[in-house]
Amino acid sequence: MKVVEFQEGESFDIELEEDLLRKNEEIAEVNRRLLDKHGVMGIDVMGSIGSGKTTMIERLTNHLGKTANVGVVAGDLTTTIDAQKIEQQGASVVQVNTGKECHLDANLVGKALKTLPLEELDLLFTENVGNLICPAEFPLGAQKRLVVISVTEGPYMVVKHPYIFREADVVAINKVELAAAMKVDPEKLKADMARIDPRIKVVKTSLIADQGTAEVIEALGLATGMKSGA
Ligand SMILES: Nc1nc2c(ncn2[C@@H]2O[C@H](COP(=O)(O)OP(=O)(O)O)[C@@H](O)[C@H]2O)c(=O)[nH]1
Ligand SMILES: [Mg+2]
Repeated sequence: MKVVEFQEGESFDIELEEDLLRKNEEIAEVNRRLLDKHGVMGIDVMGSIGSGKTTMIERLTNHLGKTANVGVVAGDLTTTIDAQKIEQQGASVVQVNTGKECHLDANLVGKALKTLPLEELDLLFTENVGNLICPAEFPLGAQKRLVVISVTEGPYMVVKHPYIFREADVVAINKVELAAAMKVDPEKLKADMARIDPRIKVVKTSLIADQGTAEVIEALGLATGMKSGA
């Protein structure tokens, strides 16, 4: 079979892109220092449209809310649907609408951080726009990265989108109760991830039934209470 491959340097705007990525990394570093200064643990949540990112943040906030003050940056092209859902779990939420952009960037997150009561927060979840490609290139300044995939995305989604997994600390394979119906083997997805990076911690979840949430908390190292002064 013939395959046409992109070669390094072939893109028309490669210099522009390098500049943009460098600038993003600088601002991500500023965001990181701001979070560190306030003792806030930042966790980026990435994954496809509909994989369960918002449900994950709702569950995590619900479980951790007693022992940590939770803030959330909810990224989407438009609408405040996710932000409203998460707010009901008691988190301080700010919505970031990217318009046409397929990912959040460090500058947008920096603007969002200015609107949150960082001095009161222990944890900050940032829900990126649903996409497996663009967010991988734009660090936002968080200390940890959580990727949520789901069996309904089919058996080849990991091997087809390796970059999103390269910097991931924890990956949740969600909707596992649908695995048999989808003819997807979660163990095979797990093995595909181990080939990309054997250090990734993989947790199988069925977030609709709140299953696996405690294991995700453990894998993220958030099992002990964090509330300031608690
Ligand atoms: N069957 C099933 N549905 C789920 C599960 N987790 C989330 N969903 C549903 O999948 C849809 C998309 O979830 P959402 O969290 O909004 O995904 P996001 O686009 O990644 O933020 C919603 O209708 C959720 O109720 C799960 O474990 N099993
Ligand atoms: Mg969402």
